[in-house]
Amino acid sequence: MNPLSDTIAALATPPGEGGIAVIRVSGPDALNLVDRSFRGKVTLPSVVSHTAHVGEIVDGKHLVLDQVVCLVFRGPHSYTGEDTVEVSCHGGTFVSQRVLQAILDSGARHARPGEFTQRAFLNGRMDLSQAEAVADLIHAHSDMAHRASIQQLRGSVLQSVDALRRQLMDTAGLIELELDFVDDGYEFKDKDVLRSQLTQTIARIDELASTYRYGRIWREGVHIVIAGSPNVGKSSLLNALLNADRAIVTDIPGTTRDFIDESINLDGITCRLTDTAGLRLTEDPVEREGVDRAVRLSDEADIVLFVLDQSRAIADEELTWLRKLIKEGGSVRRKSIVVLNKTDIPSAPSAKVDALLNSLPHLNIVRLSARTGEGLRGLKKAVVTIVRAGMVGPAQETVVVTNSRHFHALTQAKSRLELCLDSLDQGRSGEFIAVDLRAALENLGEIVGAVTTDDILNNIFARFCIGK
Ligand SMILES: Nc1nc2c(ncn2[C@@H]2O[C@H](COP(=O)(O)OP(=O)(O)OP(=O)(O)O)[C@@H](O)[C@H]2O)c(=O)[nH]1
Ligand SMILES: [Mg+2]
Repeated sequence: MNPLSDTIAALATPPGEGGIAVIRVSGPDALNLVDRSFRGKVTLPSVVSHTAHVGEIVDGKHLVLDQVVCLVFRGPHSYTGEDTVEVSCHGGTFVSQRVLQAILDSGARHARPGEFTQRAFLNGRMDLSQAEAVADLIHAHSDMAHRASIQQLRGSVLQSVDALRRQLMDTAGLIELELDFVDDGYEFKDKDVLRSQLTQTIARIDELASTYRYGRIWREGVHIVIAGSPNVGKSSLLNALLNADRAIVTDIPGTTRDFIDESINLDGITCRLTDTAGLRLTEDPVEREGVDRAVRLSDEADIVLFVLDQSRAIADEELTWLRKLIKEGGSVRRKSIVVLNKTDIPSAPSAKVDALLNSLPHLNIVRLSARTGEGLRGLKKAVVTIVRAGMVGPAQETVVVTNSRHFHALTQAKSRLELCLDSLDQGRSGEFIAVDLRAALENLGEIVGAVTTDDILNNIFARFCIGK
């Protein structure tokens, strides 16, 4: 059956009580169908598009259910591209369900999650990347996620990918042209042109794909791992940053065994904070697993907070961990901060620590007390500075890939084009190159939905809420 031949309906506002509730109805029969339950001065099929009409909704037994306003949008000038009626009724759970039921009884089918947006895509009102941006926008919980999804909704990814596809079509044209003249042993006439076109496209794909790093941070937040020896106050720091007693704090070393993940918002930046098990060499298998995880998490983190207890002498083992975690190759990881905790109690002067810290000139060092909260603001500022400076650095107008599906499609397209280059260098026949080029074009087409499978579509729209 044609998926667009029936008329769908769903509550578009969240369930629960509110000022108004909106029931959205879309499909070829939307106007007639709502009109069966609508009593007003006009009949809906007779009105012009983009108008509002007051009336009552009645059930099958002509019982009045509510007073409503119907907004009429005629296709193709509607969100879905189809005839659409948005029925605004009073926002009670019971009354909105009754109104919806009356519309379903008149012949509408209850919409699946994301089905309105899916129809918008199928009717060419938006490409797939824009449809995905709708879901991202709804799920956005930070300035950056919001900015990224609006950018994508306005067509940033679509335009970049379309430009890439046009470039590749030109290249494909060149190859097809040559194929027409192909004879055994024929060499490409425009080998250099072809190579330079492919190289350029690969570079552009790389550029776009490399923004995914920012994109991930925009969507999921900056991942901050709190690491350090047992008992230095890592869990206390987590609690202080969250302003809540989330992690267990005791004076027994080795309290935290597994990691604890929480989210905070710093200056509009979503941060995922992870508290880890204290780093030490231990025989206890549970604790050792915790330590291994702490090291792994620190390696993957965007920012590592390495906590030291400045009130006691620092052990050699601790310095080894410190070096291990904050060094990247020969230099300091840009994204680490050494936290000297417990400034509310006297410090134990340590020449070793001073020497180490001095030897790492670009290291961020923050002194604070997780217990009193003194110095905490300095730490937050240091985090925000790191994030703003380097990691979330692309200019406002840069297109950022936030979606892992897009990223993988770009990566696949790139490897296909590298195969094309290979074939070119090996002097393989043009048909080989053409096949890989077409595959790359398909990969790019998947991003915007020029090429789709039911699996892709189902996966994408399942993320939506019903009514969107
Ligand atoms: N005076 C003082 N004590 C602190 C401070 N921060 C933490 N402590 C104390 O240090 C001890 C250890 O704190 P935790 O937060 O459990 O330390 P941890 O690093 O998570 O320890 P493990 O989970 O065992 O690795 C507790 O007794 C805390 O009360 C601080 O800023 N000042
Ligand atoms: Mg702990």
